[in-house]
Formats: sequence, C-alpha cells, structure tokens
Amino acid sequence: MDRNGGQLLVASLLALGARKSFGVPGESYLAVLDALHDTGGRLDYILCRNEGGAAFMAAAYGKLTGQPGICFVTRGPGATNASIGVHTAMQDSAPMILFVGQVGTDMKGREAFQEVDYRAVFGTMAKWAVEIDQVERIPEILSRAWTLAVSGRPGPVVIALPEDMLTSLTAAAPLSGPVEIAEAAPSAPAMRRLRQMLDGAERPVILYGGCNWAEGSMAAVQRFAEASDIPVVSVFRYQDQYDNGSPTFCGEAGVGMVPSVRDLLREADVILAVNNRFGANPTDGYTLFAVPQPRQRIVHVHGSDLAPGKVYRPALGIQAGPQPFPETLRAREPGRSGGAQWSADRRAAREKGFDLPDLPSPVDMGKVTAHLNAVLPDDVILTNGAGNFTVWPNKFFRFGAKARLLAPQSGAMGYGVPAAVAARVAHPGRTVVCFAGDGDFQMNCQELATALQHGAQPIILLVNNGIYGTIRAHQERHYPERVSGTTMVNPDFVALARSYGFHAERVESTADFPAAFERARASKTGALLDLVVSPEALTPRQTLSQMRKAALSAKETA
Ligand SMILES: Cc1ncc(C[n+]2csc(CCOP(=O)(O)OP(=O)(O)O)c2C)c(N)n1
Ligand SMILES: [Mg+2]
Repeated sequence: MDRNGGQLLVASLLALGARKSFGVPGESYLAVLDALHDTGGRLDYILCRNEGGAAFMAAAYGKLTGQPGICFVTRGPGATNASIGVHTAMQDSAPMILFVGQVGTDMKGREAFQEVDYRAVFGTMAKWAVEIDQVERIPEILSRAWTLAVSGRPGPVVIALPEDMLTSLTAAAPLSGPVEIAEAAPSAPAMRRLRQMLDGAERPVILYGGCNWAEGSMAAVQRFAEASDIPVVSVFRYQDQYDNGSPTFCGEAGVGMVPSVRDLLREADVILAVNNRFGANPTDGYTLFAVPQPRQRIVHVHGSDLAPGKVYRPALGIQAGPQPFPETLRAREPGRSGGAQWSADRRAAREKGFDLPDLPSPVDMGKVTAHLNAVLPDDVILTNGAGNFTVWPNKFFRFGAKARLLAPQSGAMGYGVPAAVAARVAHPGRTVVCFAGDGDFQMNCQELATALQHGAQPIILLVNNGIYGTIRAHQERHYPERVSGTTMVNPDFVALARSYGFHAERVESTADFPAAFERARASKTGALLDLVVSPEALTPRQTLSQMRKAALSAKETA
C-alpha cells in the first residue's frame, strides 16, 4: 500500500510510542496534519498559539516523561519562533524532536519564501539537525532521531520536511516498534577505582544533574549517600530529582549559590559527579574548580562519552547511565568520612537558610511558599521560567522524592506557563503549580488558550511586582538610580485569565492567600492568582533600596 510522506511519518511516530505532540499549523506540512486526522487522536496534536510555547511544551514534556517531546512547526517564521525550545531542551539535556516544514526540493537554495537552512541554523543548537530529502528514508531518519534524542546525553533533534517529500508516495513500510536502549553500565575495574578514591576521601561530595533519572535509581543514590554519610548537591534546577528530606541533601549549586553549597564544593576532596554537565551555574561561573585541572578529584559518571573531560579533566571518567550506575554502588564503612562534622555543618547551614525575615510586601512570598510546602501533594509538579521570583520554587520549596520541578537551565523567560500545560497534558490527574513573574508570564500567556482548549489548565501564581525585577536589581547594583527599560505597565491579569476561562483572583495580602489558594485548587477550570508583591521584596534578604544604597555608597568611596 502506498503512503505519502506525512502518513509514513505519523505511522512511524506511533510505532515509536509517540502519543502527544505540540504544534502550530502551517501550509508547509499539510500532509502531516492530514495524517494526524486519520489517527483519530491516537497521536494527539495539542494546538498551541505560538511556536515558542509549543516548543517549550515539547521540551518540558520530554524532560518530564523521558520520551521525546514532539513538536510540529512551519518553515522560517515558525522554526525561528520555536528555536527557544530547542535551546532550552539542549541546556536541560531533555529529549525532543522538532519537525519543521521546508520549501520544496525544487526551490531549495534560492532563498525561497520562508526558506531556512536548518542544518546551519540548528546545527550548533541541537544534538542533530537533518533534512529528509527522500520519502523512503523517513523511517530510518526517525529511528535515528528518536534514538539520539533519548540516549547518551538526551537532547533535541531538528528534522526538516520538504513539502514535496511529504506528498510523495512510497511503498516503504513504517517503523514497527519502539526503540529500546540499554544504558551503559560501569565496568568492575572502574567501580574498584571509584571505591579506592572514595575510601581515601575525607570530604567527598555527590553532585548530580540531568532529567533522565528513574525513581528507583535515585533511591539507590540516596541509600548509598545516607549509608556512607556523603553530602549530596544538585546542579542548577535539578533539586527535584533527589528527596530533599534526606539528611544528606545539602542544596542546589545554581544561580545565587548559597555559601554553604559553595564551600561544600570548594572544600571537597573527591566529587562524585553523576549524570550532570559542568555548566556555568554549578561551577559558580567556572570559578569553583580550576580549569582544566581541578584540585578536587572529579569522578565524572555520564551516559555520554562526550561528557567527562568537557571543561574539567576528570580524575576518573566512567561512561555509565543514571539507571545502572547507582545499582552498583556499595556503601562505605560507616564513620569512614573524616568530614562528617564538616558535612553536618553544611546541612545545618542549609536548614538555617529557611528562616526568613518578614518581607516588606503586601503578599510575602516566603510565607506563601512555606504554606505551599505544607499543603501541596507529594507528587506536585512545579514549573517556572526566569526572574527573581524563581527563588521561591527553586530555593525555598522542599522537593520530596515524587515532586517534580520543570524549570529551564537556560534561564529562559516564558517557560513556566507552557511547561505547566505540558505537565497537565502528561499527567492530567496531578496538581501542577506554575510560578510566574509578571514579565515572565507575559512571554507566553497566550498559551492559556491552549490550556483551555485541551483541558490542561494548571494553577498559576503570578508574582506581580510591576518590574523586570532581575534586570532592575542588576541595574541598581551597576547604575544606581538610573532606571531604564525595567518598569512595566501591566494589564488586568485577573480579567485576562478570566477571558481564557480560568478562575482568577487578585490577592492583596498574605493572610488572604491560603483561602484563595484553596479556591484555586478546587476550581475545575485552572486558576490564576495575581499576587500583589512589592518591588522592594525582590530577594529574600535584601531590598531593592538596600541594593541601590550599597551601590551608591560604593561609588562614593571609589
Ligand atoms: C526570553 C528571555 N528574555 C530576557 C531574559 C532576561 N531576563 C532575565 S530575568 C528578567 C526579568 C524577569 O522579570 P519578571 O518575570 O517580572 O520576574 P521578577 O524578576 O520581577 O521576579 C529578564 C528580562 C531572559 N532570561 N529570557
Ligand atoms: Mg516582575
């Protein structure tokens, strides 16, 4: 039976196990849309309002489920809108496949209408960027793309689909089953060497990252860390993968790294780094460890052979995935660590960090977050984009073993709302709470329509301070009293959310929050709470005025 390229593509995606996709339509891939029609929703197409939102949803879906998030967008304008999701999936090491329409092969290379050279544009942003020129090769390239997206260091793949290729007929058979990949397991000699190094260590630390953990394998890391008395630190925005209630958990090596985490990594003698990459945030801008030869002995365990040795020469590199590796860990003898007191001090410092002063704000986000910690279910999913407000879900929420955080390592504003919609698509029964700044929210608030259309509405907590707070803070520190480009005139967020069918309320005091939150949770339509927050309360411990004053007096003394 002959099929066209669109049908072959959709049949192959179904065989691989894809059930959800996110996209914005375009005339460049009508054959795919037509084939989706035939699936009767078996491959669901979540119709989004902007390709940036669609690509963020796919990136978040991949991060949450471990299956590639599938995204369909049109040529040039659609593809360039979607690029933010590709970049974010790459920095997050999250599996994703972006399908992009392409001009017909008869026009290519002429700068035809909406033409883009996808290999050139996405070549350095994605794990792989490819164009399918022959319809028969759709199954081969899809199989390779899916395998690449989920294996080694997971990440995004971009596939361009020339229009005439999609409408060509072929007798080629679609793929017939999913891709199954057994992760690399560590060798016995490598584990013996690791054992020697840990036995000889006085101040070992476990640093982990990545989103492709299984619950059982992280539980094995936790058992090992607890039995061996080794402190555990997460890289930027992966603190949800470890039970924060474990006495071994010492915090997140992320933006705004607290001194106790910085000291822990700086003073460590052996760092067992598992499934993470050494980006700028966990290394405090590449200052914590000497490049390329750190004083700390780094054992870098990663499923990709390209990870160990990137930036830092490891004392030992082990190619092993986050599933098989922890199962092979055997606890050190108790009391082996000479640094038990040292790590206990760091943990105590983390705990102290939860004591916050009252914030100078109508709604005090410290108290709001403490309330949420108490009332949210164990398997809650939190999401956020970028801005100072992220300190609340990222630094002040305690993630249990089942709670998840969808937050971009790329620091992309606008991720939180689409990620929350994707989380509701993936897990309709779970509570999903999006923290959004007023600037952050407005990057993708049009996706409330996507949420409405697909019955995938989250609860949105809008931290409304009227400013692009992060940038204002930098501004006051470097150019005090010279406000430029950081004050917003905002819409009526309550009216906006209601127009999308959401329950919405403005919350003007901390005392009003618990009841408003209960109404939000009870709402079947999703909810937005517009939280009135003072721009002064931009950080948990320093006000905007204090930043400005400190910068002015530093200028005077200079
Ligand atoms: C897509 C994107 N554009 C711009 C930035 C730069 N940026 C980082 S934080 C920020 C301000 C965020 O403002 P808001 O969401 O209101 O949060 P607040 O800092 O006020 O809490 C900006 C503009 C970014 N990270 N991502
Ligand atoms: Mg703001």
